[in-house]
Amino acid sequence: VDKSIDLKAAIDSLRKEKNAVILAHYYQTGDIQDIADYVGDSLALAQWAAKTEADIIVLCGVHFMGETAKILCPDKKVLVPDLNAGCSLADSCPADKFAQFVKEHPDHTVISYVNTTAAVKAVTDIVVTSTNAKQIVESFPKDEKLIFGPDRNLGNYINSVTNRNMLLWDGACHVHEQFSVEKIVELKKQYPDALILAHPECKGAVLALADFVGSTAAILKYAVKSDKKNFIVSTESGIIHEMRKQCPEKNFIPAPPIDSTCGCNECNFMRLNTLEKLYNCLKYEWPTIEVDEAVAKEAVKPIKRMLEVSE
Ligand code: CIZ
Repeated sequence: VDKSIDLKAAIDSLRKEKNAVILAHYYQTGDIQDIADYVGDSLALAQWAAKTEADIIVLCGVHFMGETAKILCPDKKVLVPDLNAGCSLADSCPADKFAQFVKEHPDHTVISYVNTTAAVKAVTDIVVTSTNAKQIVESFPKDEKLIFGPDRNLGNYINSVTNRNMLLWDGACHVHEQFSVEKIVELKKQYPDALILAHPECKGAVLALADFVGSTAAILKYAVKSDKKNFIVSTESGIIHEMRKQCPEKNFIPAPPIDSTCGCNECNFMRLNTLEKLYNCLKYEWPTIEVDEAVAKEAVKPIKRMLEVSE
């Protein structure tokens, strides 16, 4: 990119010229969140994608989020700034192995977290996000046999709050697994009045320390409403950008990872997207997200089922 280009202005004029909408996840960098038309969690991104009248959707997030948008809008062009923006959690659940697992439990209803590939969604009965997982699991009768994949921490958490015994896939997110119980306890000594806000993808020991457990959207809402000043935030640190915007008077402290040299409370996949790549993808309308038609035909059903019950 020509260094003299004002990227923000150029992105803005390309978006208008091409009737494109820019959707960004809370885990994107602040500059991308600031330029997006909408910022949200993956439930909100899917809801916006489903109803947009734009011709092009630029999904600033990771690959599975782009896939969800493409599956919902097969006739639109869906772009992601960097096609290498994958997801460790989606990778922890290869579609062929998951399909085999499902086949081995034919009497089970299959619930998949949104952080999965289209091929995993294609063998799923209903998709959930961390915002609606509890509500959707509770909508099934207590004695219904359920499979939940791929996040074991979220699955364990939902089992505990709904008093279920869902069969869990053994996957995890590399960012949420890394938060250090010991370092959070140390931080709490420094800020004794701080509330600990944790995402349910964190390990059980971190969730046990938390004052509130919820999705990014729920954590944000909780912090906005709270009359407290200090918060230790145990999820990908991108969410803190929106928290500080909405509550400039409050103090949000990112929870520390086990290895403080690795910067691993930032998702390295999410951070592959940059303003420069966003500009390029709008300009060249590339890279596009494509989903195999037969896979999309199956995967759309559990996604739409989720959207119907989440309205
Ligand atoms: O659902 C999402 O968008 C993810 C991956 C986390 C969250 O809680 O927002």
